Amino acid sequence: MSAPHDHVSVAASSVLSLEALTQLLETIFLRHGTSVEVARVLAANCAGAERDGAHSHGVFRIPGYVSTLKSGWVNGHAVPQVEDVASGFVRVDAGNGFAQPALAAARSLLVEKARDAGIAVLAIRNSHHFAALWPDVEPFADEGLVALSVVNSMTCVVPHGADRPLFGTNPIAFAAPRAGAAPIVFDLATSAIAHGDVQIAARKGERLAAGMGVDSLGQPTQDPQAILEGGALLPFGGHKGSALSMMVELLAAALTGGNFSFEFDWSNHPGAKTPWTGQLLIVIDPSKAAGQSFAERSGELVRQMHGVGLKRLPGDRRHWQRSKSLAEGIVLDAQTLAQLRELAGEIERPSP
Ligand code: NDP
Ligand code: PYC
Repeated sequence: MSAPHDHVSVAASSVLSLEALTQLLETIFLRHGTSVEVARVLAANCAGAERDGAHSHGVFRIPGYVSTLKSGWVNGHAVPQVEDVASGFVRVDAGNGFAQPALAAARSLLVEKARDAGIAVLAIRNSHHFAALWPDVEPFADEGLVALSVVNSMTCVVPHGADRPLFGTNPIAFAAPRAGAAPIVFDLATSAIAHGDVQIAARKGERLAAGMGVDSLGQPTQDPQAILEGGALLPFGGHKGSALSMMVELLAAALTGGNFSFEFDWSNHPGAKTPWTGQLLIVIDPSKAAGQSFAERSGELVRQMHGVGLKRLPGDRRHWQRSKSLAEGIVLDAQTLAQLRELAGEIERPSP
């Protein structure tokens, strides 16, 4: 792996350092109607996703952020209101802004409470989450804490046994510290596939695996376009994923005071893409637990999993890609980079 450059063009692709990509994205957010703080938080989140190869929630999302900001659906200048409501409970009204700046505003209070009481809850409402969920939990595990988060999205998933969509794609992310190694982290949509991956498949003209979605008539389909044009997704794992998706609606919306995935109407805001819902985080301080250190125990669990033949833990692929990106730079195809630079106002609209 050679050292990353600030920005080097290689044939049909370009290589950017994490810093250069973050700066470019910050410029885009600022130019399209966010505060400096919101631009900083969202740019770091999105560049981090691209660095880790989490492509469905990396720079692919930037046009959606921009069209949403343009539509007036979200407040890019919102200042989150943090409320200290109980010894283990923090609430944030995100003010119709993005969820990540709301988490950033409440984070230190949440950690303080989790360390004091052993556990603390953060309930974010009136918020928009358009990103991967692992960036919200992984940093807690880096500090020795266990974290779980859920966020609901927009109606596009048919509950198991139902006829029409109601749930969002509703991801669950979990992070736990591990002695001597990167934390254990998983982050998964409770739908059979994330909506972002359906869009990417449609764009590439690829078919999906069986069992992921239905068309507008409710018939099984492997055509991503049919899912996007009036069709819907299915939960992963039948009734089991469906129950988890229901749980996410309850925790992320009912418990926080946010919208259920079916409760908001963005039809008067053409271009709006960001779900206006809620998010819940639960943070636990494992140093309060009995017995050997939690991080040693999680290390032992992973050793045993490897011992029975496991080759890949959730998070391994991301961390592998992270190391590669940090050493060699982040590769973007030329068209994507041109689009980003145009959105940043650095170049004229590229010719088709
Ligand atoms: P994937 O199915 O790609 O991955 C889910 C998890 O399983 C990841 O932790 C992944 O680790 C791990 N994993 C994947 N394959 C394997 C394997 N073969 N062996 C072991 N572990 C594996 O993710 P989804 O498609 O479900 O979700 C993609 C993203 O979409 C998530 O980041 C999610 O937060 C986001 N999303 C966001 C929404 C929102 O409202 N903001 C809504 C829905 C989804 P690794 O990452 O290392 O591959
Ligand atoms: O990929 O399902 C998804 C998604 C919804 C909101 C943000 N990402």
